[in-house]
Amino acid sequence: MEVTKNRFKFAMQGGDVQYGAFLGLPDGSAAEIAAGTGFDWVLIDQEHGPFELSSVLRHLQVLAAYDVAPIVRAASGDPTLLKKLLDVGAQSLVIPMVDTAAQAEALVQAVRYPPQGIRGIGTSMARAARWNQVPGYAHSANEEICLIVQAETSQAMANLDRILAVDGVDGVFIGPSDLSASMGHVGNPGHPEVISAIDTALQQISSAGKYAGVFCMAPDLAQHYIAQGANFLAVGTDTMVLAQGLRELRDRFTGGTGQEPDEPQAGY
Ligand code: 3PY
Ligand code: MG
Repeated sequence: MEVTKNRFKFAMQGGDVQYGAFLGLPDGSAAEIAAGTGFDWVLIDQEHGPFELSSVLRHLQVLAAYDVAPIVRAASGDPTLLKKLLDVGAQSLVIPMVDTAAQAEALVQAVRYPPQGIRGIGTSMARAARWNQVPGYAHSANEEICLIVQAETSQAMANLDRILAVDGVDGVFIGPSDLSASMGHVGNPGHPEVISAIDTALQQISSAGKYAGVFCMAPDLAQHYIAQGANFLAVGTDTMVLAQGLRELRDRFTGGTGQEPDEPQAGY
C-alpha cells in the first residue's frame, strides 16, 4: 500500500479550474449525496459546520469511495487539531483567518513531519498511514499535503505578499464574507471595494505561482475572478442548496409565504 495521492493538489497542477462546494451537514448520507454530484472537490467545513473529529473522519471515509477530492477546513490553525485532522486522513487543509506570514510559517510547520516541521508521529493510530500499513508514510506524507491559508481580513490583504513568500503555503483562499466584514461592509461581499480588493489579491496569488481560490456563488462574478487568476472556486454550500431547494418546492405548491430570507449573497 502506498501513501494516498493528493488528487486536489495534483488536479490543481494540471491547470484546470477546480469547482467545489462546502459541506456543512455532518450526516454521512449528505456527504455521499454531495460526493456523487460531479464537483471536483468538496470541503468539510469544520470552522462553521457542526463537525467533531469523528464526523470529519466519517465524511472522509464516505468521500473516499467517490471520484471527488476531499478538503477539510479546520476550525482553527491549532497544531494539535491539525495533527488530528491529518491523522484521520485530511491531506488538503484550508485554515481560516491567517493574517500574517508568521502565522503561515507556524502552519507549515504544523502540517509537516520533521525535519521540515513539527507534526507528531503516531502512524499506528493514523488512518492517513492506514495504521502503519503504508510503508515509509512518515517519509512521504509531507509531499502530499496541500496547505491553503485563508486571507479574509484587511490585515491579511496588507500582508499578502509576505504570506505568499512563505515556502510550504500551497495556496490562498479568499473569504469574501469575512473580508467584507473586515472592510466595513458586513453582509455585502459584492461591494465594489471588496471585489476590487479580491481582484488585487487573486492577481498577487497567481503571480506568486500559488493556487488562488475564492468563494463565489454568482456565475458571472466567478468568471471575472477566474480572469483575475482564481483557479479553484467554491460555488455554494449543501446547506444553502437544501434550504433553497425546499423553499422552491414549497413555493411551487403554495405560491410562497411572502417572508423570504435575505437575498442570496455572492459570499458565504
Ligand atoms: C468567507 O467568505 O469568509 C469564507 O470563509 C468562506 O468563503
Ligand atoms: Mg471566512
